[in-house]
Amino acid sequence: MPILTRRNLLKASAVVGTYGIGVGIAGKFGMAEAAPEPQLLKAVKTQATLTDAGVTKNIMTWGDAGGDAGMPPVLRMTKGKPYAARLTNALDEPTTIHWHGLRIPNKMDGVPFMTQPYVYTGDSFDYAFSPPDAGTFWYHPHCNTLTQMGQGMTGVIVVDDPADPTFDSEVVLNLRDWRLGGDGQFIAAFRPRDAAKTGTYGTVRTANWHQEPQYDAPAGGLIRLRIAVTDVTRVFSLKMEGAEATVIAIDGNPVPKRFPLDLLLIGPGQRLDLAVRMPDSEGAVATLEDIRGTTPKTIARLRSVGASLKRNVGDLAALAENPVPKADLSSAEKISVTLSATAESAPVDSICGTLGYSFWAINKVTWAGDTADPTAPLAELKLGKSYILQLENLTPHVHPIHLHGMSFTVLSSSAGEVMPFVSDTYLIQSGESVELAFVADNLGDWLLHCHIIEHQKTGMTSYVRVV
Ligand SMILES: [Cu+2]
Repeated sequence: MPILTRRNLLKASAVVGTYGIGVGIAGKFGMAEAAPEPQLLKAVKTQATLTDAGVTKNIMTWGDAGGDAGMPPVLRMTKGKPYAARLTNALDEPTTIHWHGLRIPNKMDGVPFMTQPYVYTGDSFDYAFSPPDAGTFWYHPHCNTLTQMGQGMTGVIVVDDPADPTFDSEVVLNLRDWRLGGDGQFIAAFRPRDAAKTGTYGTVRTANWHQEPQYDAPAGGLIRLRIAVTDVTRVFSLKMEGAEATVIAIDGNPVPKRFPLDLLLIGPGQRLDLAVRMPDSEGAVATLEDIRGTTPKTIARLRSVGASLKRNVGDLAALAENPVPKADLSSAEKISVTLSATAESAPVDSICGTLGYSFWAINKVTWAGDTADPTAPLAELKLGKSYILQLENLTPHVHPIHLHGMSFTVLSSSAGEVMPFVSDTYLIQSGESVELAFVADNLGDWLLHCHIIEHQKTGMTSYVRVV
């Protein structure tokens, strides 16, 4: 494949954007303070040791200046404070960065064509924004995603709130699989028959790029366990063995009422913050497990060290609510969004890749692929007005549906009583109908898509326009 630089691309095709270079945007979500020095995120192809079979080649990740790049760094930001990153592209294909769950200006959202130009090989793009919400988020490219994310480009973002309660320790877990053969090298990223069903599962599971890693934590202490499912396919059913684990936030936002972790389903793109009360005795091990499927799988272990701190999860102060606006339900307009399978067809090929198939549709429209001339928006929304997405899943599979740029509150579900949690990604079950309310308070075109990447890339993508 030829290297896609802006120069040879302009020669070869008519894909010419009219975008400016990314700079800070003034306005509601804009920067009140000067931007800090950008964090350098250099997109690179490298290698890593993920299995006993030896080094895996063709790993994609972000590193800084030189040295061996490993797992994408956990990016730390502070609620309401300016953050800046400079993406430099050393891959041999275009890329971008999307900041999943961050309610930031449209030009910073990282979707090629829709919000910014491709970042070609050798080029860079400056992202700058102030994250309005604290919590656990994540970042990934929005170009050729099955390849770029599948081969490593999924990283965790922690947005700190200085007012957060104090924990004795924090552990961040980036959960993802890899499609590797017995020789430790990448195999075909997907099988069409699986893309038309659940999506194609990886063959090697990791947490922080390690299989079943173990972390030390203070005995009897309270640990903030930040979990991000950054896999392209896998839905987890999480359980903690050997320690008390309390759910304190879902998808970055504090839950209205804390509850014990018990087989909570969490899909690609979603995050979970747990308060884990470590066992009192030194050496005792708590195990995070995925019990979805036939046999429970260990994800990671936490081992108690030192004398017990004898902490009590009940003593933990509440997390501050994020400033997500509340929808006005009396005036909210309803938008029907139906997820379905579609007749097989082929989407338009583009720089950001096609899988060569269409299997899925939103409101009976199959996403045509990333093109300069996309399909019409699902709905045109008025800035500041409230809306309710009436999402209905007519397929036999679950779909983690992600809305860019705005967070919604879960109002009701046909599957039973729901907690009114605030989120950016709803894992909708087969046959379920759910109502998601939000305020259209962020201008621009915002993607709405399934985060099982094979579903996204084979039709289950649309967008709303806020004007
Ligand atoms: Cu899906």
